[in-house]
Amino acid sequence: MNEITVRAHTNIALIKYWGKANVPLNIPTTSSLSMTLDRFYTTTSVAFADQDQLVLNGQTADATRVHNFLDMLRAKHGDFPAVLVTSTNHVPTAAGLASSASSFAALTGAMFRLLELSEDLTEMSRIARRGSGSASRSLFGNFAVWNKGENDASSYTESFYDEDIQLSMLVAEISSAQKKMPSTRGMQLAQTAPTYRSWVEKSARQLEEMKAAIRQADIEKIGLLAEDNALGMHEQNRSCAEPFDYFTEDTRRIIAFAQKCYKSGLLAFVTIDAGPNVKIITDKATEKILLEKFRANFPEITFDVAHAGGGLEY
Ligand code: 2P0
Repeated sequence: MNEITVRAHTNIALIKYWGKANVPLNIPTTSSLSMTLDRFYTTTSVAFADQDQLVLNGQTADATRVHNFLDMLRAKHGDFPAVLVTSTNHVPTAAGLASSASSFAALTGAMFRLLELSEDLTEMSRIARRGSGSASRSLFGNFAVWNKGENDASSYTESFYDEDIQLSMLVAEISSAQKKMPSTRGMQLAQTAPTYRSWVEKSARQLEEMKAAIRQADIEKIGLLAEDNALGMHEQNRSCAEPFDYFTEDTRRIIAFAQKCYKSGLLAFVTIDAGPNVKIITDKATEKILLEKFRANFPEITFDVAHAGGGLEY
């Protein structure tokens, strides 16, 4: 039986996706820019079967989201038989790294090969986007930009800068607790914040500044922009119609410590996604000293280190 196996890596947005202009199509309110991580990935195998099924980390799992994704693919690229999807996440669940990005990117890559579709990354990114917005960015290694667009055709992701720029990310594993607010709902609420429109406008300016900073490999500029963009995103959550907050006491302690390190002359900036966990942005020259400082100050927290890399691997 023909079985296709693909690996896709997680990504962290330096300019965030936090809002939908169109929910069923996953058209975002902002363009986003991410770094794909070398360390963490999902491996997915697909083969034709009797019914759409999902085996996740060795156990049969609810296949609703996968089934809906396959039906969307059937509607767009022609009918095909049921599929058995076998997926394993090599992502620390406690680190708040979204496995939906690497999962739907790997599934997209695997399905395109199983169906012998033309492996055009632009079209693949449109398909991956429908599974999970951030998955469109995990098709690419290093740095990718998801252009928000205004419809299915124009909302796609492309490689932005496919080289290592000495950026390091320390990933703090603060909490493995189930997140309280799913991202889709969180985004919809954030969009009711009085300052949401101005965050979106600022984000468009920051995207251009971020692109320039990456081209110049200016880690300090990258870190300052990423931190401001992420903290701004979380401000929307706190000031929306039904306020909520992903931060915990540990989140705030780590942010404060990173800011103290920066004031003392070290490159240390934070970015935070839809959970309490913090990723600390630094460069390869600083990563070891920063890691020692964080481990000494937060002995109860596990820190991993990741660099840019990834992209689909068959
Ligand atoms: C991002 N996040 O840009 C943002 C920042 C979390 C915070 O993309 O609803 O799982 O499946 O499109 O991609 C997480 O949301 O959301 C996310 P859906 P997704 O990485």
